[in-house]
Amino acid sequence: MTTTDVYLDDAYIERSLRADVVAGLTADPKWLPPKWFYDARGSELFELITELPEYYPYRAERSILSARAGSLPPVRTLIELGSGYSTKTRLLLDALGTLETYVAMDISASALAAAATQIEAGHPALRVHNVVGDFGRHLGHLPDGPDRMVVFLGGTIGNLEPAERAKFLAAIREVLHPGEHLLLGTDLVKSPRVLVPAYDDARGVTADFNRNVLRVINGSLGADFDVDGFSHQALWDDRNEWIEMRLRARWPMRVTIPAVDLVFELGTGEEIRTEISAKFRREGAEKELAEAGFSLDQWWTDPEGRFGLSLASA
Ligand code: AVJ
Repeated sequence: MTTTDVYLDDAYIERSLRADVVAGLTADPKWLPPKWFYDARGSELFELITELPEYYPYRAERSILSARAGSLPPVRTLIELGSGYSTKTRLLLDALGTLETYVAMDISASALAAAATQIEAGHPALRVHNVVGDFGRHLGHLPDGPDRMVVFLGGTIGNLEPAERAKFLAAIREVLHPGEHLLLGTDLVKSPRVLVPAYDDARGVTADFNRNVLRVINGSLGADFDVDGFSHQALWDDRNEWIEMRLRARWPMRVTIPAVDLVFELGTGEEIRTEISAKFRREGAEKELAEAGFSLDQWWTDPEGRFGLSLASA
């Protein structure tokens, strides 16, 4: 049985896209938030990324989950933020014998609906509660329930700036009762020879994913971005220890975005930052969790030490 709560209707999505587009594309340097990659096509492209040989985080986290799922506390309510198609979550659903309700929050209604159909088929007794919402804004709407564990996988926490991360972790802590849990996936600092190809794959799937944000803006706001006029850039920022994705104009362009009355020019080589993906060390993850009021119960990595999974208590 699936129930669905919707906090993001089309009007809300369009309003926040407009606000982000105006803020980001009038700034210097220009930027766009990564959440706008994920329309139906972008969500599918991300699924393809997880299958790429270069994109190790997905498989590394998956291997930790399958090794450790049996060591998780007895949870009756599992809440996943940014669940997408919930492909990895199914490992948890199989292992958590005490589970009664799975709450999935994502901004992609299509991904949530597809995931629910699959999960129901495999777990007919499980209550699936979909929440179409933005985990950056709607945590307060998460349903209560007994023995909850919030899971935030994939290293998506790394897509937030440090200050946003602190606020976000504190907001999760706020939602939980003392003794409830957070399971947090963080990609780890490693050689740029491994990191950069993970965000700049040979087949160009990540490039296509990156450019998808321009298609989203063209489609929703009537913009005229020449999508093929942008090259994909992925670079390692050693000081901030994050990967940065950008879109670089191949030639001079004028872009018009009628819905927000915006016209601007881009010179050859001018860039728009579309994503940061911060990489962590154990001490940093533990410190950020502690500052948000969590204590770290377990720190698990894959055998090669590429990815970290933290189990923390509120
Ligand atoms: C959404 C955090 C899982 O930052 O690795 C994949 C998104 N961007 N390739 C990441 C992404 C480019 C991804 N996560």
